[in-house]
Amino acid sequence: MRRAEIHRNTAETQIDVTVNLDGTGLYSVSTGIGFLDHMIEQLSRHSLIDIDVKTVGDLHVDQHHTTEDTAIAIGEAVARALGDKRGISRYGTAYAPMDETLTRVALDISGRPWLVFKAPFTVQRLGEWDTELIEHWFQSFAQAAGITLHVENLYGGNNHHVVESCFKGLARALRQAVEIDQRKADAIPSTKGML
Ligand SMILES: [Mn+2]
Repeated sequence: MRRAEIHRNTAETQIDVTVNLDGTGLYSVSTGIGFLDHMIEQLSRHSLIDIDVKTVGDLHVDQHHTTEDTAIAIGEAVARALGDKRGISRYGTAYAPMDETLTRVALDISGRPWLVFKAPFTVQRLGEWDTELIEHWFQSFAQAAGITLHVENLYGGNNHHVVESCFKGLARALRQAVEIDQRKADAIPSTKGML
């Protein structure tokens, strides 16, 4: 089982995360931000990565630290669970439709963090979550996980659908990329010999 646990404590947030890459999409998510919980649950359910996360953050300041640090902790847990990345498929691509909305996600578990994020939001909040923190969540996750991540909303309208399709696309692409490639299960998928 490719599992990892992260405990991250700062003056701003206290976070416990467990991930199991070889899970079945079971989750327990509590960040104090309902909409963010809803998105992380989608990530787990559609990647089949089991994710337990408990964040107690300084929400009396704003949602920035809680959003950022939760993404970092999940990203670090994924990176740790991947270990030396032996046998992984490495690349993943997904188109995630949601009613009128379509988002494309392509990623490479490269060890070279990068984010391209193109998704327009026309409302300031979804539930209580500040929409300006959505791109920041993806940035923090990509950085901590060591993933080259491209997220592009191709078209859409409803802001809830747009962000949810971004998370579901990430989930489906990640599911492909972390999957063990049975044709090359004992090798690190790079001509360099490391990732
Ligand atoms: Mn929803």
